Amino acid sequence: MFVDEVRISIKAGDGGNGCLAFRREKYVPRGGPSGGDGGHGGDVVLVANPHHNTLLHLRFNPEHKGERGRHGEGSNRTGHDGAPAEVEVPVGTVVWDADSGEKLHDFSQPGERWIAARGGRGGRGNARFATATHQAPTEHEAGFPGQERRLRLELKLLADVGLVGFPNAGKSTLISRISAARPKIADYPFTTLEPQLGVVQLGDFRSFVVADIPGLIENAHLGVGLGVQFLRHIERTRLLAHLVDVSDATGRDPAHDFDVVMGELEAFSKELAAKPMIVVATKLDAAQDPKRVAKLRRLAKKKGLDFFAVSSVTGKGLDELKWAMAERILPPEQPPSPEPHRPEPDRRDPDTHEPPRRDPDTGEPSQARGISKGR
Ligand SMILES: Nc1nc2c(ncn2[C@@H]2O[C@H](COP(=O)(O)OP(=O)(O)OP(=O)(O)O)[C@@H](O)[C@H]2O)c(=O)[nH]1
Ligand SMILES: [Mg+2]
Repeated sequence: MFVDEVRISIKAGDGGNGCLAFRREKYVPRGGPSGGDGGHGGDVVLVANPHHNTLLHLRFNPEHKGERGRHGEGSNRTGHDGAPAEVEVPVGTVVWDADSGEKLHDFSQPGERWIAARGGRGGRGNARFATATHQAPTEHEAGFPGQERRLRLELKLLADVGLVGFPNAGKSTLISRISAARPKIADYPFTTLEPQLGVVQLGDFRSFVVADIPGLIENAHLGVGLGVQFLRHIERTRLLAHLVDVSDATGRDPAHDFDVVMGELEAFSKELAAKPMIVVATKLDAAQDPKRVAKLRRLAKKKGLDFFAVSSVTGKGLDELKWAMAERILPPEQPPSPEPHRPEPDRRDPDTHEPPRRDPDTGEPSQARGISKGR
């Protein structure tokens, strides 16, 4: 199950109480105050773990508490600090305050840590209140309560390129051809029910991530079909690839499909619709009528968008598309830096200024000279 939104409640540990005690020992009259401080409560820390892809593990485990600090004790013993509670979240999680609606944090790096609730401070023991004129204090503090919060976690997948288009446009087939992802593919609409990510490899070191999301249909922003809820996963991509099925089987006009999807993107968010976009005509092998492709090409040109035509079945245009995506999102590859020039070391004899003697076996300059030999 793909879970991209959960609510959790967290409570950091309370601080331990400060202690009220006096040193009582044989032969030590008026031993003085000796109550130790309470320990601090444990924080609740959210940690981004790249091994999690959904928030499912938090859906049935929505409460997290830091350990409380132990109370202070006599003989000036401070209480133990409470252990922090760590809550693992996937990279790409955005944290909101569930009550105020305020955005609190955004996890973008693996291993990133954020203290979501701070543990309470331990109370001071009576030893801390002693002064020159107040030598037997009985004041001592209770521990302070740990912070308590309700959070809403929202997962936004971190992908570089987002695929958008009608159901059946060939989004999943494309991602299965250019990456190692193996999504479900079938010739009925809404095959893909949850977002899928695929890593596209270019050479040995360069790669980018493509997100395949469920298809959009007219009035998706009103909840028709699967709605536009999945669009939030491509809000952070740097490039949208708008896939339009140009095969004759659809019975629709590709230019109309394009406009419908653009309308839905705009209804969801203006920023999303304004993202850099390329237009990709799919199923080229099944397009008998070249006019359909040409019309879409003209429309793309009119809107100032780059146009590609591919077939995931024959593989036509896929390589070109892959590199076109990379070009738009990856920094340009650095040319290999030329070898720095190193002058030849001077191997001449410093006394006689003669060239070095050569080893008769290897032809290499011989290092051993005179008495230094064998040292
Ligand atoms: N002839 C041909 N058929 C294709 C091509 N690409 C995809 N198809 C077929 O089109 C159908 C739909 O493909 P999908 O990849 O599942 O489409 P989708 O856009 O992911 O659809 P949803 O997940 O429903 O949104 C499948 O039957 C594919 O086999 C292509 O390049 N040529
Ligand atoms: Mg699909």
